[in-house]
Amino acid sequence: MTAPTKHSKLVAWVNEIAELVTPDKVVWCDGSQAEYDRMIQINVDAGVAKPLAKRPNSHLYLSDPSDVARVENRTYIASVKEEDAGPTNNWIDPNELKATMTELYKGCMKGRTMYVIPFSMGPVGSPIAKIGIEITDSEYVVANMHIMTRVGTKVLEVLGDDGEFVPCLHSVGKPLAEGETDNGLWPCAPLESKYIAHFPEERLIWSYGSGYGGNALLGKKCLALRIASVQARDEGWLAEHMLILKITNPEGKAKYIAAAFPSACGKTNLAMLVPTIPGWKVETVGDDIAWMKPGKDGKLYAINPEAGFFGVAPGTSMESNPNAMLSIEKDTIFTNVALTEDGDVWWEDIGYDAPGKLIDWKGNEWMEDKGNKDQAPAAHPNARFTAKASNCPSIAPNWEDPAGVPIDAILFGGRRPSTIPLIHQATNWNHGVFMGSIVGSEITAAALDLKVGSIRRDPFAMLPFCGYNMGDYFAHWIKMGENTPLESQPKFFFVNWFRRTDDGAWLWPGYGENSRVLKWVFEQCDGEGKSVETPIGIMPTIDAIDRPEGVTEEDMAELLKVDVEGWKKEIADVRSEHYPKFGDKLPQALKDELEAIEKRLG
Ligand code: SAT
Ligand code: MN
Repeated sequence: MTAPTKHSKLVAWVNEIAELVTPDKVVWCDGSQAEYDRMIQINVDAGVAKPLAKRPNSHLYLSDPSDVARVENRTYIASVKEEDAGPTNNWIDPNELKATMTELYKGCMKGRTMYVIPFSMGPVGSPIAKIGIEITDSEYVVANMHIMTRVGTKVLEVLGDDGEFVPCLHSVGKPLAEGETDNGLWPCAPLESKYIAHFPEERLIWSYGSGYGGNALLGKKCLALRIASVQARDEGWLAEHMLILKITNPEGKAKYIAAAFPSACGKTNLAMLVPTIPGWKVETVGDDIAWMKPGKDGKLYAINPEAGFFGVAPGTSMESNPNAMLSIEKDTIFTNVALTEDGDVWWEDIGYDAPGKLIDWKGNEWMEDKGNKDQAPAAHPNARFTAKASNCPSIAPNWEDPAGVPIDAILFGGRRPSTIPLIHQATNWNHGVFMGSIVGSEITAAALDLKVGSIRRDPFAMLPFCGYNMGDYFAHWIKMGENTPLESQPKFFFVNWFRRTDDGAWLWPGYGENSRVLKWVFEQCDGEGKSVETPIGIMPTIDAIDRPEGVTEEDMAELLKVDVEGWKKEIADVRSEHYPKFGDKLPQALKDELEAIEKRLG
């Protein structure tokens, strides 16, 4: 197929890769509905996708049990110098990694089609958007990229003959012999030959061996976070693992909030929240990634670089997230959920019992057995839906504004049963960066080498997604503050929806009731909230946040208490366990913040 572009660098790269991976043919993607349908049909014919009778234009894929999530121990930042990957990333010398991967790529697309996907992260042509070109041998990836990004000919038009793009090479690593098909099996390579590689100096991504999620949909974590964070550092902006929401008060005044949480903290739920307070409205701009650039007025303007949601299915219900449930009624790709007999999907905590016999994510028959606590789940815990943002009822009308939306507040949070109050506010930018740097969730089940009850720190929720040394990343955040005029700076807050009593009961109902906390954030941005200064920052007075049903005044006092002893332990942990990891890359400004809070706690 002749290339639909005169971009000589792009054409040369595509030819070079085709020679290396030797596909049966090369197809340039145009982003059309016909192309999407073709991709799905190829997978249906090969037995790896099933149409869902109950959901228009929706399909189910079951992956290989070895290929169900991002593989962090096979994910590499191959910077020229090891120090530039930093203490929180896996590093291999880029020349060595390229040699290894080139061997794997040789002939790896035999028997398959090589697709060239021009995609835009961000509205096509937006000054904040970036273009990537993904080469892949997976129809599943092409179809998912159609939903998650803007794909096709219009992107090549913006790219022109010499525009800048991020080359993203992907292969499932499963060539087919003459006449062989996938025959119902999800193609991928064994774990030890999976590599998710980033070459930050070259702005280059190479992925091999996995077909799942962020390993394979290279616009998401690989480009929009790991490579973009490096570009953002060099170009003076921020590429963050944050949702973006728009909140409008009863008088019709709107504010925009960006928020970073570690996984399993309900980020997608917050992005699509249905407020319980009358007259208030929350709309979704993005649920996972925010690119924020200073505008002419000095404020940070954010775009959602994605066009869809790649959300965790288990736990999603009409109660926990009605807007997500409504987004996935049609035009959706489901991966690793369970299938009902009448052609619908089901997963744990979908809000109702399994309707009879299911096919589970491993392809086996499955009957719900409520008496058996050890029953393996029907859906994989990391089962996903890929849904169009435009199908989401709560999507903000201006979510695709190429200029972005002005950010008024930045929230951090984590799953913290104790110590951290429901909300507190930073006194200034650097204090906000300090808050972001200590984000983490408590370990609830023994995992890796961490003790139950200890805090797994995930600074800015960027631990697996920062494309360079995290100490330098903190320094970049500090510098961004120095370059932002005081009156244009967003306010920073730390929230915690996950406080428990000593008996383990929830102190705060969460979900839609979190709108009460967002209301206080809104008021603080206008300087109108009721607040007090405390040793840990600015906090709401006891009556500043209306109590939801079931939350007593004593509960509220507990939720908004400054637990001095708990905080002293927290700060000691940051000083002795967390900050030392960053060595002399840790900015002085953060050491100063640590010392200041220590002093205030007495
Ligand atoms: O698989 S993704 O990287 O897209 C989602 C996630 O693991 O956070
Ligand atoms: Mn994410």
